[in-house]
Amino acid sequence: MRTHFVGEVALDLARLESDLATCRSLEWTEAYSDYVFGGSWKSCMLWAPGGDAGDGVVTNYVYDRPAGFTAHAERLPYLAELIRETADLDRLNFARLALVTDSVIIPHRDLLELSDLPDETRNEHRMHIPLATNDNCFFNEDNVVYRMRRGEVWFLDASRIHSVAVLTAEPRIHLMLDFVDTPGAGSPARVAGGGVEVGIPADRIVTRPPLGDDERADLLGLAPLLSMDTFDEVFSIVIKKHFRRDGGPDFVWNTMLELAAKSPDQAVLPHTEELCKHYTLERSA
Ligand code: YCP
Ligand code: CO
Repeated sequence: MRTHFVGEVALDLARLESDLATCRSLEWTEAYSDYVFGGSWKSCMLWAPGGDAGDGVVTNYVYDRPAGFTAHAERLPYLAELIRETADLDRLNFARLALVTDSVIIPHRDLLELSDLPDETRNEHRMHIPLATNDNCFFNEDNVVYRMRRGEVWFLDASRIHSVAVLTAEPRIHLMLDFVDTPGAGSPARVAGGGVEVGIPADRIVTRPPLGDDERADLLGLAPLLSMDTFDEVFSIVIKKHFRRDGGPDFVWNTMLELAAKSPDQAVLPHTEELCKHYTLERSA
């Protein structure tokens, strides 16, 4: 299923704020923080196979146990109700809160590590509902940068290369739901609205000026500074540039590979190639 905007849920802001305040005191995991530069990517599991919050790593759940609400969800009555009303629970594998501040996420594909699971249990469709966000929060898929607004329901094609930038200290909190695929059963969202053909509406897309030649040269000028010690900082600069300028398809990984090839530190190129493969091509559980 291609990425598309579905519709909106009418949020009860008072009840939402109350649950968002409560959720901050729950236990969040830092699983997948290796995808992130700057801060962390924290998640809080509200629904999972077996009903245990677990460690947040989706390969560490027993998929043949029936899924259900976790103890966290019992503390968040409004969010539990929102999940019940918005999702087909029969097809729901996971519902998590995802919290990001002041961070960028490495362009990656999800689901790669789930390829060994049988089709009928594997996460296949991902829904996002932003609960706290602002204009400095961006999503990226392929070479499109866009914003999702609070209360909107989106399906994301997590098998395409995507990344995120939260260029603000204000917390961005999304409700993220993963569904199994059931061919022919219709949308797992209980929200009326646009089908796949709606895609990413034009008014959500952020128009980025093309990356100028001088800007590209400045970026490549980081090569002499790029070493294993500075790797994360340089990578983070390249990802941030991607959200402000259009450097063309695969800009982030291409730029990192080009920089790595010019780095005086011999370890950087194999490391970059290894990461590129891990995040975009193949990954074991
Ligand atoms: C995402 N993908 O795209 C998540 C973040 C790693 C997996 C954590 O939001
Ligand atoms: Co992802």
